[in-house]
Parts: sequence; structure tokens; C-alpha cells
Amino acid sequence: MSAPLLARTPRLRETPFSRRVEAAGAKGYTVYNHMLLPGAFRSLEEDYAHLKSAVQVWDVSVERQIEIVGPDALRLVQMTTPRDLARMADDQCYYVPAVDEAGRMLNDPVLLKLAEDRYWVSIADSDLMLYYKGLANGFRLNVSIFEPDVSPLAVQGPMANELIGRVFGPDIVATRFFRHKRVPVEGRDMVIARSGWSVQGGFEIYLEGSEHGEALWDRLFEAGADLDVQAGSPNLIERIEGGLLSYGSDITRTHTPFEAGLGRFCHLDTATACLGHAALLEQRDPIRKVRPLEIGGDPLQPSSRFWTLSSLSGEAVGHISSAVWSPDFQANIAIGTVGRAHWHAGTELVAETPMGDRPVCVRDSFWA
Ligand code: THG
Repeated sequence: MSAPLLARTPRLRETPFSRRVEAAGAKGYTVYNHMLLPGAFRSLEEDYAHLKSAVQVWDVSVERQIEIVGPDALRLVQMTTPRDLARMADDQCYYVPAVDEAGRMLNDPVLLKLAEDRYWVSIADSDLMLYYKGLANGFRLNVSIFEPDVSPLAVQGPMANELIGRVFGPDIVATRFFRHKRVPVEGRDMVIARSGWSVQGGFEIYLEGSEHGEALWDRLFEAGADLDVQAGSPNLIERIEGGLLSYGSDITRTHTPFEAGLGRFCHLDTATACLGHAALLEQRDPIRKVRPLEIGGDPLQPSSRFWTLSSLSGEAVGHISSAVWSPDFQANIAIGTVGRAHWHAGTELVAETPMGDRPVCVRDSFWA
């Protein structure tokens, strides 16, 4: 018997949906927040075409929630982000850069406001809870911080409205982008938001209570049988087309939000309580930036490491962090970090790929 590709121990956590995901034929997994995140179910390209034409259910339990509750909850969250939270509504979700005192990216979570004194931070792949706990103790804040038994299940694709309407009723379909509502799910009120890591539109159901996971999964698949609902997962092709950045790849701990292209979420005039505020004031004009790139030549295999980017004169000017062939755009689409002198749309560069050197052109916008 050959050794499994991923040695399974309790450290590598399963999700409430893992048995259903396995039965649906997950072809592989990645590890995200010490947990299993399924990859493709058919092929990357088949999953992509289906996501853009039908509806998929994604086990994104790896988007762990950090609950911050108590009189100082807002103060603590605002210390970690330059996005101004003062006018956030009780039913709102915000995409927020989370930064350290030097203004460097610690994570790029979705923040959910559940009440004036209660938030969920829906994290990307880094142990952000440890930072909150350190700050709360160091500043003697009156909050409690923990990882609740909450596991998001995303419903994404053009038929997501239809499927969610059938299962949870028309009220939830009326929810606006990045707003949430409490809806009865498996006999208990749970949060459903119009959000998700695709640009096809859809919802995220924040399952509360792992024991209800399989019943929720089965209900969605029964109700959506005639819609050709399938198991899916965040799709590399679709998310590069849409310009959704991946923390750990496209954005790293060395990037500032300005370098990551998230300057629109930095409200430095008002969010002065952010611990990175002074540092960010000095970094508003970055010397490098995350940019959309098109790579010439035959279809490329997805990148598993950074590819060096050089100018036409051979000087290293950045790197590509994500790249894949897009069937719909008939091009190799990519995301990279590029130095200031070379980041303008139309600039021609060279990428060192495992399939040899390739011409690269900086684009002015993402594809979708
Ligand atoms: N959903 C939830 N949690 C998450 C993710 C998610 N945590 C990790 C990761 N994904 C966080 N990253 C992103 C990145 C982009 C978006 C959401 C999460 C996104 N951005 C929109 C855009 O850029 O157009 C809208 C941003 C806005 O206007 O606020 O949707 O997917 N629960």
C-alpha cells in the first residue's frame, strides 16, 4: 500500500461536511487553517464551466470564525484594520485588510457584525486569533475571543438564488451583497449572507453546530437535483478571472494593503485607532503592487511556486503568484506583484515558468 499524500491526524481537522465531500468524489485537498479544503471534484476546467452555468455547494469550513464579544469588541477589531468600522450596520459583512503595527497584512478576512458588541472574523489562512488574544491581554480589553462551532457552506453560481429560495424562502433571496440575515436552518436560527469566493454570485450559510452538517448538505442536494447542483470548491480559474486574491499566495505578510491593491479599504482619515495607522500613512505610495497579468504561449499548468518576472532588459522586477489557462478568455491569466516602474498596463515583461520563458503583459483590470 502506498503512503497517503496527506498523513491524516486529528491536527489536520475534518469538517462537518467531510464525509459528503469525500462521497461526492473530491480529487484532492489543500490544508487551510489546519483543516481540509477540497480541490477539484471533476477537473479544474469542468468544475469551472459548471460553476459559471449552474450552482455548486462548497465546503468552506476552513473559513474559520473568530468570535469577539464584549464591550471592547469593536475597539479590538478596529485596532487591527484600517477600514473604518464606525458605520458598519448590524447585518453587514465587510472585507477587511487585517494588519500589524507595521501595516503589513496578517490576513484578509470577511468581518461580520452580529451585534454592537459581537463580531465574527471569517479568516483566510493564518492564525489570526492568536494576535487578537495577545492584543486583548496586553491592552486589558473586556472581550472574550474563541473559535465557535461555525462552518460556512457556500452556494455559488448563477442558479444560487433559485436553490437558496427553494430551501430557505424568498426573504433570504432579497438579501443585498455582503448583508446577512438569521434564518431557520435545521431547526435553529443561523446566519446566511450574500457573499462567497467567486464572482458568480451566491450565499454563504454559516452552519452552527457540526452535527447538522450532513442534513444541511443533503437538503441542498435534494432541492437542487433538477438544477444539476454539484459539489465544488473555490476555483482557481474563476477566481483569477474575477481578481479574488489569495492570502498566502498573492498577498503575503510582507505586503501592505496598498501593495495588495486594497487601498480602497484604508480609511486613514478616520480609522486612526488602527495600530498600523502611522505606518500606513507612510506607505500610501507603494513601490510594488499586485497586478493582473496575461502570459503568452500555450496553456500553462497552475503554478505551485512563485515565478520570477523580469523586464525586457533582464532585471528582476517581481513575481507571479497565481497562473492558469482560462478556457473562456483563451489566455494564460495570472496575478503577480510588480515593481512600480513596470506595473503600468501594457508593460511587457518575461516570466520564468517551468515550461520556459514566456512573454507577459500587464493588464489594466482583471477579466471578469
Ligand atoms: N467568505 C468568508 N470568509 C472568507 C472568504 C470568503 N475568509 C477568507 C477569504 N474568503 C477572504 N478573502 C476574500 C476576498 C475577497 C472577497 C471575500 C473574501 C470578496 N470581495 C469582493 C470584491 O473584491 O469584489 C467584495 C469586497 C467588498 O466590496 O467588500 O468578496 O469568501 N465568509
